[in-house]
Amino acid sequence: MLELYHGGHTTCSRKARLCLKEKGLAYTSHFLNLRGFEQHTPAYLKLNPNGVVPTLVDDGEAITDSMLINEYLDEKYDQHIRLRPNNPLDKARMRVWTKLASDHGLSGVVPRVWPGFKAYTDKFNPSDLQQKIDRIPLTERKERWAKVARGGFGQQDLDAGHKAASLILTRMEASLGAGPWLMGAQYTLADIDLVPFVDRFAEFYPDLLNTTATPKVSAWLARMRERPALKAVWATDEAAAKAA
Ligand SMILES: N[C@@H](CCC(=O)N[C@@H](CS)C(=O)NCC(=O)O)C(=O)O
Repeated sequence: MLELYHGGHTTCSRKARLCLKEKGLAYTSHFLNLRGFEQHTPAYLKLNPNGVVPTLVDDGEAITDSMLINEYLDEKYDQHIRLRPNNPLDKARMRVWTKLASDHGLSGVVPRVWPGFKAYTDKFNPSDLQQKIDRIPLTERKERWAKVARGGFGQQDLDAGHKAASLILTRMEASLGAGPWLMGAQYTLADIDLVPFVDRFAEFYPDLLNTTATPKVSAWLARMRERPALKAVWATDEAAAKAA
């Protein structure tokens, strides 16, 4: 039995949810309210010691990190659609893309999204908030939540986000050939892992992602947005399943 712990529309959650949907795999959905710090409860930290989403649980075994979850899913459930090339060289090339998404995708999104979380940290009284922050396992995340709470995001962060998005989009534009996908004719995890980020970049960085500056990425994104699996995943954050 497959279970996914996720944060709905967060980019990393969409990565795993899209892979599951493309492969036609049913799963039990566990929605975590990240702004309520549900990702740092002792029970969840047993599954994911980093205190982030997503986490896949397959027959009781937890697998963390969206890039690794997607590789695992495609390797174990080699049915319906195969999302990795067969030969080692192409597989390595695909992984260069999934690593690019993993290494730089969030950097392009965080400075645009996280400052808005201050509205949620402000709802806690200072000592409750400090307790929530104290139990965050990763130093980098602990510091990031503290920065949110003190309203510390600024122009420097926005500039860094712009640079990260530019790095990804420039590489994609230079490499997309006749397509239709990043690996050519085969739709792969490269497309799945990058689209949650690129989709947000279209909104955040219209100067970088448009039909003049990046025509190939724009056409790729339009093709991605036509996929039924993407439409289905983007249409819901699955939070209602929790409320029901
Ligand atoms: N490399 C990890 C990153 C996971 C990650 O940062 N997830 C974010 C959502 S996209 C999260 O859990 N944020 C909540 C937090 O940092 O407290 C992955 O791809 O799974």
